[in-house]
Amino acid sequence: MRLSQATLGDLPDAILRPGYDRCAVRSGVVHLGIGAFHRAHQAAVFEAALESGDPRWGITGVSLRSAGVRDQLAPQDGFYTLVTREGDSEQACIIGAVGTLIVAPEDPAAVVAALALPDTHIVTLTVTEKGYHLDPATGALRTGDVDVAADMSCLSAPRTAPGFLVAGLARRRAAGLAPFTAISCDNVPHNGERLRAAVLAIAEAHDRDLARWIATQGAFPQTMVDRIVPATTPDDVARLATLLGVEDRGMVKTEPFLQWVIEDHFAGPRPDFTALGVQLTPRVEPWETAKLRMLNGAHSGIAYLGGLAGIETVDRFVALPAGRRFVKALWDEAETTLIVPPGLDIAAYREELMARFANAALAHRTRQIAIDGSQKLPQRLLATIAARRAAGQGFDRLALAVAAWMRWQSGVDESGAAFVVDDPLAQRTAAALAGASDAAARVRRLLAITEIFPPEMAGDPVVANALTRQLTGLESHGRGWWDIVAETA
Ligand code: NAI
Ligand code: CS2
Repeated sequence: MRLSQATLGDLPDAILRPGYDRCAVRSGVVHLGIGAFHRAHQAAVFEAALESGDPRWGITGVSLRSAGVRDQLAPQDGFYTLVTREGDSEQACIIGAVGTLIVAPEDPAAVVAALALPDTHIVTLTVTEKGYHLDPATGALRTGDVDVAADMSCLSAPRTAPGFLVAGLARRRAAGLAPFTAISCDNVPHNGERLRAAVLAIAEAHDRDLARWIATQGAFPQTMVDRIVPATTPDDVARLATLLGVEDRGMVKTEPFLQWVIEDHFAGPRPDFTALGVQLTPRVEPWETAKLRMLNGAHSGIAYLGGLAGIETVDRFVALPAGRRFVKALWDEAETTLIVPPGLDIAAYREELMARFANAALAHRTRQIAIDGSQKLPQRLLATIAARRAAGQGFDRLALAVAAWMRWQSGVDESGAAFVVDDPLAQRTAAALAGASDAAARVRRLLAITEIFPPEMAGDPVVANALTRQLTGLESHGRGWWDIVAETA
């Protein structure tokens, strides 16, 4: 038996479920990238909007790549369970906000049609950092990318997220409709600006008047998004089936914490976000920088140091005194580069972050966080190093985290076990490492990858020497090097 409209009434009383009339819900949101994070973060907010009595905020979920989530949710009438876990406590609630599901490669026209519907006012995106087809170091649209080039020449069947947005906006303009507000919810720095620039570049290639209309009437607010949402495992599904009495193959698990900061700039209607706990502000940047450099910077350091040392989850890493010491020392370095967001108590923020990392109920895998490092390093670690260099300050732990990423590119951990480096630039980094005789050569060759490392950083001997020292130490001592760095800092 699967979770569905037919079995909803049979669930145990303790399970929260939609109290609104689902038949009255209209799809005001199209989401591109219907993955775990959307279902645990934005969809939870839109669900609260529906529960508050505003039926405009149902979600049409789109996958631009595969049918997996559609095949999980369609047999369940779109219902799925959002499980929040903290320590020994667990809460489950059924989310009903997701209605229609579309798999773009099967039916691109259906995606464009959904984007052009009069009810569609908001498009949210979680397509991962690589889903925007941007150069990670500069944020510029990679016009040489085969799918981007295809969308720049023809939009009859878009292939990329920006391409779909342009096709949908063009259809709306032709129908005399206002644009939708496009809200990137990915961990991309200046996500709204970069999405807008990518959309305008593709629109310009087709119709300058369309591009001008998007530039003046459209809205691409910047956001900071935060909720730790590990990938669902088969054990999660089996454990929930025992609780529900039916199977939910589309469930997602997360922590109680949720934060969404959105630039207060919209092209049309939106939910009463403030009443729903979302922060609307004219300036997202301080929030974005703090989160990307403190949470995500530590996450990436944990992912590579922990992954290399065979430490499988974030909570196990911070359970180690040496692991905790590394995270705190990295935060000491990163903290000095922040513009502290208004009202944020950094000491309390750090304590809360450490508690979130220590939440063993999430079992957040270091291997998952290690994915797509080439797309994450610039905003999580390299920008922080650049800021510390500009201030004439040291950056030992930041360099250790980057050196661990460099060692990760070898595809061999400290025990000698091989693994696949899951990254769009894995071939580039493997080629850079091939034939390099020592750590200095490995650092030099990886620094030369301009999609990741800005030229001014690659040409800075202080950075190259710091990375070489850390990589040499890791290659010689493995995790024992963490303590040596701590003692000699
Ligand atoms: P997921 O793997 O569950 O979903 C990823 C989604 O992105 C899928 O729909 C996939 O089809 C799509 N996608 C992947 N590569 C793409 C490409 N090249 N073009 C178009 N679509 C593509 O991952 P999850 O957990 O939903 O995370 C997605 C993004 O959400 C992350 O990359 C990050 O930017 C953001 N995020 C995730 C958090 C988390 O803890 N999982 C927390 C905060 C932000
Ligand atoms: C993680 C993020 O997988 C990763 O790269 O660092 O998804 C992290 O869980 C979120 O940004 C937390 O808000």
